[in-house]
Amino acid sequence: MNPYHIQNLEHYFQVYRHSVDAPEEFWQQIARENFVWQKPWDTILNWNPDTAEVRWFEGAQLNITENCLDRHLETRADKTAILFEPNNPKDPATHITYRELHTRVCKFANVLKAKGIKKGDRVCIYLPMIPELAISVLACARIGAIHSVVFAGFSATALSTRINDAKCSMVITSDGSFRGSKTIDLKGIVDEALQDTPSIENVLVVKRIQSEIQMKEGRDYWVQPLVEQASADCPIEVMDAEDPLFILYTSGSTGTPKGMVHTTAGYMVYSSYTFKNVFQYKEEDVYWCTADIGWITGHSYIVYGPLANGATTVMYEGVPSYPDWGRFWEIVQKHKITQFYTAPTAIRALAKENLEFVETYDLSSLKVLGTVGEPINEEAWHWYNDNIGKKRSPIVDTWWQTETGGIMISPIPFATPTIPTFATLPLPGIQPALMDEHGKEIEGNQVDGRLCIKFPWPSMARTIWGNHQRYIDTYFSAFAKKYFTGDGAFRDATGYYRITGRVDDVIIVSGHNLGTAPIEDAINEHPAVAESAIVGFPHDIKGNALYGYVILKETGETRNHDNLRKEINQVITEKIGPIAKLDKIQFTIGLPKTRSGKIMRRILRKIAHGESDQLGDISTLLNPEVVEAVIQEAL
Ligand code: 7RM
Repeated sequence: MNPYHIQNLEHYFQVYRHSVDAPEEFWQQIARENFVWQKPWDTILNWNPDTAEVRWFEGAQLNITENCLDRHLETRADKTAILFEPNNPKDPATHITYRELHTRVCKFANVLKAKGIKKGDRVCIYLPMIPELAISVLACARIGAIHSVVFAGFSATALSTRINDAKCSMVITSDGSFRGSKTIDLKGIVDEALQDTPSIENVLVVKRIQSEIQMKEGRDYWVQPLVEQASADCPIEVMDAEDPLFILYTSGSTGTPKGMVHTTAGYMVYSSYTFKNVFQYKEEDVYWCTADIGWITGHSYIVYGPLANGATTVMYEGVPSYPDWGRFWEIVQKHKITQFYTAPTAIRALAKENLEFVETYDLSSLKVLGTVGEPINEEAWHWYNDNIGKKRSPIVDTWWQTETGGIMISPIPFATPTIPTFATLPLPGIQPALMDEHGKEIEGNQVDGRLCIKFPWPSMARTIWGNHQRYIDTYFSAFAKKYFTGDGAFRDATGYYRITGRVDDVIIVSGHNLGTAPIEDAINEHPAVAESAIVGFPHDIKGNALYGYVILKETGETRNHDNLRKEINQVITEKIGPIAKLDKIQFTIGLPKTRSGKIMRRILRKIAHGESDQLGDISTLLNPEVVEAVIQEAL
């Protein structure tokens, strides 16, 4: 049976076994049979665990856009590659076929070349979720330029830090963006960022919102007229397997953002392989991932993975709440979406709204539901399963990271039985290990530990741009010869993994290791609770005690708050045990979140410790204004 397409649980176990017994042979077969190469590799894997140097498919030559575009022209030229759903539901959706996408990428690539961009140059892309974002990403890849996409919700400071770190020579942006009923002046933000970015030579500007903007003579150019004049003939740049494909920044708990470097061949093979299997993608499917291409999820599972498989991938420009909270489901009905991939934070927000927003629409096209980004709490899982999947569509709880390039632990739908809050089993080629605090691997089941990966996989980030030592220190120092994920996990009796949250979120109460996820899960089961976050704070006797921030579903909640506090602790006692009871509960109007929807426990911890004067830079948050409110409410 074909290992590129896993059919059932038995097949999964068989493929998985082979991938562990003979990883090189396994990946070689996947690579050989499913991609086009200009030249095959000399070696499959070179790995030096002491220097954390990893090279896959060395000696091979290829271009990822030949795999995402050119090779489909024979069989799928008229198939929709990108289905663009604009912010305003009254505007028509656009279907970009593989033929058209190929032409537009080639033309765009020729514009980049005409502006002096060549192989190895860094290009910063700061665009909203419009087709030009995917097109400019692919245009960079076509000519061997390294793209660095910065999410277009980031501030001027965040943007200039990233431009300077990678020494980008160009920014691609737009006059502005639509976000629900608002417009955002992206070009203004870029202008501010470029006051202190000496490496930038040119700015290409896509017209999207028709706003009046400043164009700096000799630096800024409108893209559309240049593209119109450009030739549609752009031969691929032949890339080595290990040439960098892109840099993507991820913020650590401390220090400057880390520019994770992903390389060409391994990233292509792994993002493509995992897309096919985790979403069980079939030729006629219409796949929608609601992430922004500014995150790794968008890179791997809106652009590269789907296009390498010849899929139809939806790009949605807007927000879940515009014009109302039914928008996602309206889009599912309209485009007959078959796979839907989103984040727990979105699911929780949607679940708070009236069910009528869901029930108005026909969701019967859905086959697979996905979630990523945070532990999904049990209540949100059931809401998703009951109301969106109607208990028919398996939920894939996909655990992975910017650093891993692709999904690492996830069910295979219709093969792996799912359990709420469990990411279940490692994908083929992935060898997880749970480690104790002394650096020893914990064998057996029913155990908790720090999650590491023991053996290289093709799409792992190769380094941090400009700072390999930091890469070694961050990922390969805590546990000898292993990649340390920074997450904690529990392995149950059957070998299923449950991610319990970042290890820096693990709180030791009276000597018990408590992950934040299971406690938050329990709290969220209380009918009055919409969302919660737990942090630790110092306690004379217990060492640490638990501090809970709780958002109620109804802000006008009439019940006496002290009763509610008791009830919440009762639920925790029932679900986990009295050890996990909260010492303090703060009812709050919001939780500080990153732009990708992750709760910033670091900030909550400071506030709980009474150190709200030491919060550091909070400007890249989704909702910095919430922080002040949380401080005011603090107990
Ligand atoms: C893809 C992405 C990575 C961190 C990771 C985890 C958390 C992601 C899950 C999850 C529990 C999941 N990349 N995380 N997916 N936790 N279950 N299914 O999110 O670099 O932005 O974040 O996100 O802590 O280390 S990321």
